[in-house]
Amino acid sequence: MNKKIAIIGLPMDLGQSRRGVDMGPSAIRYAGAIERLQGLHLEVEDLGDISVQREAQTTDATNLKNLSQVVQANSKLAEMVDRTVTKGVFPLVFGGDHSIAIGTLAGISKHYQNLGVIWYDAHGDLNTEETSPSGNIHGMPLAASLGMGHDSLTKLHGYVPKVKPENIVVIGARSLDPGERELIREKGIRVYTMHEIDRLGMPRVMEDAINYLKERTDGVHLSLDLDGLDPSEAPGVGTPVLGGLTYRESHLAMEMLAEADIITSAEFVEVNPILDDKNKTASMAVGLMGSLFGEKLK
Ligand code: Z70
Ligand code: MN
Ligand code: MN
Ligand code: MN
Repeated sequence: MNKKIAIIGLPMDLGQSRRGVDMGPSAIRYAGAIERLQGLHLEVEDLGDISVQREAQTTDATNLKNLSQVVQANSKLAEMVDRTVTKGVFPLVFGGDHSIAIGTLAGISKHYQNLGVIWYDAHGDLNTEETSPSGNIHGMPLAASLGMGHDSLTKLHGYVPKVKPENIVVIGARSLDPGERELIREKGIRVYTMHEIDRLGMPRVMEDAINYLKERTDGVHLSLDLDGLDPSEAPGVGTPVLGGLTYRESHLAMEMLAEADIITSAEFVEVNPILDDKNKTASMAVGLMGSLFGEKLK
């Protein structure tokens, strides 16, 4: 794994309807992210937070809340991430709601022939404005990255698509909308729902996922939505869904990724300190980062 890491915060909460997730980057820094990574002898540069146009605009004619602000912030993120990868530095992005994955992937993917994506999440985030039950863009980033949905999301940073369906692995899904299920079937996206995780166990699921991605990709982005974890352990998220991944399972997953040495970029999203219990969820994100960056191997 790359020894140089650049941290980029995107304090964006306009991709969904509960305020507070804009404080995610601060909460994650406060929980000691930088010190944790420096402790692993990694060279960490904090590039700070991207500014977000604040006024929430709910007058969009489409089923896409705050579309222009989400596009604007994501375009800036794509630029910064692109420059980071160009310099040979590992981009580590702190959200913000999950709509920011549109910008992260836009900045990264052009540097790879076959970028793999691990989507660690209770949700598929595979809606478009046609299938979305909420109009919340944080439920759409994976679809947008596949080239499906509104032009201003799919064409962000000037190219379509960012990822191919066969290079995606979703882990932890347990709340999928009808349109998302259809898209998963149609595109043949590999999804390990909680059902598979319970039946096979996390070690087997991660082994399969890693082997699958190793065969076909030349880089892998980890997009980790904290609501993939069970809300009893990670309560500080906007959309808690029961029956999630434990902290232990998630740690193991991160350790296996560190051992396999396949991750080339990452983001941690949906931490909402307002809904949290003493910054527990941000601390969990930092703990997982430690494992992802090889704590156990040192
Ligand atoms: C639902 C939607 C979602 C995150 C909730 C929820 C999507 N499928 N994504 N929390 N991170 O509104 O599209
Ligand atoms: Mn998500
Ligand atoms: Mn989610
Ligand atoms: Mn959520």
